[in-house]
Amino acid sequence: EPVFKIIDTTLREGEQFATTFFTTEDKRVIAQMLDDLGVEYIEVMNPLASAQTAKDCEIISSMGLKAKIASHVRCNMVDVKEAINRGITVIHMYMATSPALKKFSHGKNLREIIEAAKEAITYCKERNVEVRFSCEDTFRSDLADLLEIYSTLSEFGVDRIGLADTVGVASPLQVLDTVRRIARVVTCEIGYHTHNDTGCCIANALLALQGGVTHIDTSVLGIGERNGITPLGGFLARMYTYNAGYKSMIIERYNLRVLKPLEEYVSHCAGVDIPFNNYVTGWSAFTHKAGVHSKAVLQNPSSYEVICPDDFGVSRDIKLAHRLTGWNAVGERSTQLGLDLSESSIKEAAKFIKTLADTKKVDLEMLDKALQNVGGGRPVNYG
Ligand code: HCA
Ligand code: CU
Repeated sequence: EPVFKIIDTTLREGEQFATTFFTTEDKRVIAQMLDDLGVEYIEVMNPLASAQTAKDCEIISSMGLKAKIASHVRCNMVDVKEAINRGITVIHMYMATSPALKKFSHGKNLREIIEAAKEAITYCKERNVEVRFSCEDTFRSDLADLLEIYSTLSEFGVDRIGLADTVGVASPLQVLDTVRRIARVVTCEIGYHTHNDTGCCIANALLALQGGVTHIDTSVLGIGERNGITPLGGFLARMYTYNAGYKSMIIERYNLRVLKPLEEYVSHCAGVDIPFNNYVTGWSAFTHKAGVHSKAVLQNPSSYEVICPDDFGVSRDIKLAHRLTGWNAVGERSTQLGLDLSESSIKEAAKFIKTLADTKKVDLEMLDKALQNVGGGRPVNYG
């Protein structure tokens, strides 16, 4: 399997989400939880963003975490020096290379971009600082330019290059193709960062890995500019289910039970709810309803679940009281209630609840009453 490392950028890209506000304590808690979960890198903001941001960079980098702390800065000496002075030992630099962005930011040509990167790389390497250079808006940049920048910097000694789909525009096969072409001309590590404007962020992260990428950027709940980037939980779900090799690697390498409390914490700081259909942790992610599904899941959960909820510390829910229910599911409920009912009584209760549910929304209490009724023969008023 291609090995990969996770660079979680909740504390950088995630702070760029519309309604995020992190106090110093929030950043400390999130960094600690990310470290407990086991991500390999935690990306923090440019210390030049604000005075408190600079202090927070120092605080996070001196927490003694297992994860490497990387600071995300523009590709210039002022930014790079400031981050290193704050105790940062991994520099993630970026510079726009697409015609669409170049002219609104630095206005440099290809040669000047490469020179600026080389100067910063030299400064980092002289100080034993790991350094990555990323072409902002990679997928709207000229391929010839990309190949030249990346191959030159790889040869020059950059530790990692980054491909950034800043606007979330690339299609999956385009990502695979571009990554492959770039991987052929470099010997360094390759990172991939993608926004989710067109809903391809997780698929594209997978294809980037298949093409030769080694590091994937994520954020908790996918928070970031606009509608965000590859979500940590969704990416873990994707890789966990990709094949048996990845599954055992992920279970071994990451403490998956930290995901849910981490998401809950971040959702609070970002001022958003966890979506009902969120990967793994959404409230309906392991909720089964139709009789056919419920019966099968009761016998063998993997019939309709590709992820074992217990691995992530979340639980399964089988909805029993509705008109799609079946007598197997109803029988399971009678067992939960400790009732000792015959098959025909269970079938009678199931039939009753299905008929009732054709006229209105029913709940578990009504099903329980029906089961008790067929068992004990007591008349019950169902309203
Ligand atoms: C941004 C920059 C960035 C950088 C990604 C990277 C992007 O637009 O704020 O450094 O690889 O999406 O291009 O997040
Ligand atoms: Cu981004």
